[in-house]
Amino acid sequence: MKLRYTTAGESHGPQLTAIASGVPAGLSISADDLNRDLARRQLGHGRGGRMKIEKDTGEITAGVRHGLTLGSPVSITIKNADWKNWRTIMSVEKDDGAGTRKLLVPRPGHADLVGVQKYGMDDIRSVLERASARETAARVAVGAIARRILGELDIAVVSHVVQIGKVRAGKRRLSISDFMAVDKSAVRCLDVKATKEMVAAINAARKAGESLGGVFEVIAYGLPPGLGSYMSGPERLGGRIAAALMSIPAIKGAELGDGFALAAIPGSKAHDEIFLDPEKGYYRKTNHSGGLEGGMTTGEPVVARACMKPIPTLTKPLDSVNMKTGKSAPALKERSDVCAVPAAAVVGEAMLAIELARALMEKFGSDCMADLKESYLVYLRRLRGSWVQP
Ligand code: EPS
Repeated sequence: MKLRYTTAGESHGPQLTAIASGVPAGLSISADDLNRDLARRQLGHGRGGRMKIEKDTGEITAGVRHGLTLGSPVSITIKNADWKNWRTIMSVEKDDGAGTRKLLVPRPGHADLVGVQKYGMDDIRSVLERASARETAARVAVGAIARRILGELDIAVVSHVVQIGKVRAGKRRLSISDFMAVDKSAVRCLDVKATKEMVAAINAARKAGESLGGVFEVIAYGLPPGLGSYMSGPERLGGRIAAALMSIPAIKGAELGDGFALAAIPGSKAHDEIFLDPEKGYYRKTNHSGGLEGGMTTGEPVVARACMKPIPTLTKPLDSVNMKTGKSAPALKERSDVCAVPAAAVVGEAMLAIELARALMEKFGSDCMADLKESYLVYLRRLRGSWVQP
């Protein structure tokens, strides 16, 4: 069965809910596994007041018994601590008209205007509550399950911020051990000098009533060759990973490996030459491809980057139109983050982990974790036994 998930919940409603189906039976999982990632998603200089209110913790309410998945849908709830302040505005009960002020001036760049048009609403609140990136907490919880599946096969997914506003981190070749302390950086960046400059840029943006976007990179280490397929477009793993990253709110671009830079490079410099080591098998000394060739993993780390636009909620709002009067007016102001790129990077890890776990289960089975592992080992043994053709 394919790993699938759905989430429910409004930003200021009582809770977020995630249901993941197709999780193999016999996977060891605990609330701690979810909470580690949920806490990491709350990190990052530039978050707003909301992150001081919330301390996201996931409760597993179905699909797990005595620490092991049952193969049935796994259900997770994450309470919104802020709900207590929004009981009237976000009440499920019929509105008697008292105490609920309608939001009428859409923010350029947010789902506000088109959401109201598409769904026939008369209050932007009804749109923004679900369009809010608060929903990504639920995805991170699902990502933590996917991370556990990958972890059983020693596959790790990490991330770092490589750009905030105009500040870029220096480029260097990274290995998994570089990521041990990434969460200690105020912006989850591996470059100390750039971290300081990014923090300063966020502070300046806050002061100016501005917001800032940036770029994050997600990397998966320890993958076998052959996840995904070239057999048909939808199976190509590159497209699936890009789509998964682009489904994160505010993401406007995604690239794999050297991505857009490859357009300017001649073919002789754009590809990763192939070598054979009798012990470890085929390998590359470079990774321009981002670990993907023909829509399949090559066995090198999968590397993907995503660009997040600046958050559209501004304390010095842009021009918009009041939907009741038709007159121009400054866009609505909501409490907001100045920069959420470090958090988006953690969401990116979840999206990559989910896509890789899916591809892994397509190849090695999805009912039972022990069978999946066994089939994985058989595959590795086959590859190892035939580096060169008989
Ligand atoms: C968000 C607005 C802010 C963010 C929120 C996303 O929330 P609030 O309006 O309550 O201040 O903090 O992000 C989260 C709550 C979260 O958990 O990431 C928005 O409008 O998208």
